[in-house]
Amino acid sequence: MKYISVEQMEAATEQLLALGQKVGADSWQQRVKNQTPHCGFGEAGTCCRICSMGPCRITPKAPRGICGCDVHGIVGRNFLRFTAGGAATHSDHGREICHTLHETKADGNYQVKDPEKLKRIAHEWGVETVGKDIYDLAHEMAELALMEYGKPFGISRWLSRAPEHTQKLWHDAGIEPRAIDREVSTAMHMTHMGNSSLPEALVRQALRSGMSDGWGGSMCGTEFSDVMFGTPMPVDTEANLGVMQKDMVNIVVHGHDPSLSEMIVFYANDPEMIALAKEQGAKGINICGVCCTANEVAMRHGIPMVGNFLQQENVVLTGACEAIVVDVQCIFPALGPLSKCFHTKFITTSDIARMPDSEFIHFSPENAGENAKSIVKMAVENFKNRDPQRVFIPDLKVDATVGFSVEAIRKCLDTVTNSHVDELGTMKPLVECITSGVLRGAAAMVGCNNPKVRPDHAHIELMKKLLANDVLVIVSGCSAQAAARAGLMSKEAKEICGAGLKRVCELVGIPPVLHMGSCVDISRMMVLASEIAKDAGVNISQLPLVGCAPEWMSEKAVSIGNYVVATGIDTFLGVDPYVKGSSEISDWLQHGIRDWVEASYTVELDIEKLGDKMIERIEEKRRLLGI
Ligand code: BF8
Ligand code: SF4
Repeated sequence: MKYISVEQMEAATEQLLALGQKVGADSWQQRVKNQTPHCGFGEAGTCCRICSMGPCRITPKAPRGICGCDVHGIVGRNFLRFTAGGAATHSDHGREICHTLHETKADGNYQVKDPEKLKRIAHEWGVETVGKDIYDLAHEMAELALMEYGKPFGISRWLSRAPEHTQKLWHDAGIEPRAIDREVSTAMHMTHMGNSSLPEALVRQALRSGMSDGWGGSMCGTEFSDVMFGTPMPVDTEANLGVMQKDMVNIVVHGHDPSLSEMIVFYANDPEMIALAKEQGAKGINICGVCCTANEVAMRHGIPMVGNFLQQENVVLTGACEAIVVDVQCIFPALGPLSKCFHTKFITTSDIARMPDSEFIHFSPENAGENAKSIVKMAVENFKNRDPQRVFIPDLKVDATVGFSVEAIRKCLDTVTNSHVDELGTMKPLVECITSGVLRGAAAMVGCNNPKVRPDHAHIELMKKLLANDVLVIVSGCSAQAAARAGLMSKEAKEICGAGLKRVCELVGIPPVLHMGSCVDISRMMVLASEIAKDAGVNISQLPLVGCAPEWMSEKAVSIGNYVVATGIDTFLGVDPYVKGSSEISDWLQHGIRDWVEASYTVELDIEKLGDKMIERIEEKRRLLGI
């Protein structure tokens, strides 16, 4: 199979839902019906419940809350709290990675797999590396990184990676993040009853909190994951529901933190476990991934990607999932009751994500090996409980090439020019392609699925449109999975591109949609944009580059949006961020912030128009550059 259409995916879902109904399975499709129409106040952002004099809901007859706060203050506070939730979540993930780095040992559960990257970061941070044992350096860097979360003075160390112009904009706008946790705390403090209600101040802190994520916590997560688990390089894999195997023990890893999934992957390859699987009548052990965990293990091990956010229930509905093993974030509590309709073990592992109807195996860096092994064993021993009558694995599977870290992109480009400018390569060939017009520009497609948008349709259709218009697409998160599952990450996908992009794909040997990783890895995109801008000698905001989250749903996505915009990249949303109740907040986000960061949001719910607007913006940037 070369491509898989959204219609084919939907038909498979229908079949799975029909089978689920027979065993009393609930589904998000059903729950959406129960929950709609949604509350209009919630959707407009005009309900305040941050003190118990409320909840206060703003209407023409009641234009102020009991404390006197107007609609702009209420919408702005809600937006800021939403951002803080996302920034805290990504950053706490990053913190866990730093703790894992602190646990690395030459003979331990976790090692340093990319010592050169560790040394490069150490040099960036002014840390001496000469004559130091790599594990001493890892522990020293882990401590410094953990200090980034709570240091009393100064600004994020990672900001120095941006072009000087961008750093100056951040400084002048007062949005340089200080300690990572501080920006979340400040956001919560500002939005407590009786504090800020001035739109400008709330929007400014929303950008700053977002910055503490993308140029703080997420960057710690990405960079130190690379140090421990290896910096992704292009690798072939497969995607969509058909990657589950009828004759094998299927273990699905789901969530975000690679500390867990890396260990599961390791023990699934353990000869003892494979022998055990064979004893149980299976041909072996098949690991596949859902959500951002899928992106992490696909990028580093070529583990197949079975589905994204709104596919997570489908995985269990196949009846062929022995265990769905989760860590944190984007995990449906529905998986508990759903797994009870099948033989599936729903295994939770983190104190951060405890859920009813799950088996909890507490996972930490110290006991990682032992626990991963017992999880794999539990799944393997569950194979015998599978009911073959209930197994239905849709025959949908396509090839994908993934693993385009910034380092990998540089390397690919370097192979073409053979310039070997320095050991790390250069972005210059990419800049030349854009300047000459062979490529019109690039779009970063990111974010989730949301039932408010036909799932995956917006991601896939927008990508096809961009590719046909010679716009290179870089992706992460569930958007990346949508692309992979549709077949847009295979090298053959160049056939659906415009002539220029097709040529570039042929020359460089890349697919037209580049998989840059999970959502924390959007920090990679910020580094990429910075490097391209530096190599092109322009500001990030001048690049023909746009960001887009057409199906976003989580607080994390809003935090991301804020740091992407704050980095100077115009960002297009296909779902309203609950600010339409305030003309002032909407105006700040869609226009006002441009004076601070040279970029702003566009919200467009019509996906066709959203694509047109993105391409128009790219062309406008080209005109302004005179290229
Ligand atoms: O962090 S794209 S649904 S899986 S929030 Fe979640 Fe959204 Fe998927 Fe990864 Ni990102
Ligand atoms: Fe109402 Fe003001 Fe309390 Fe919000 S803070 S619930 S607007 S009284």
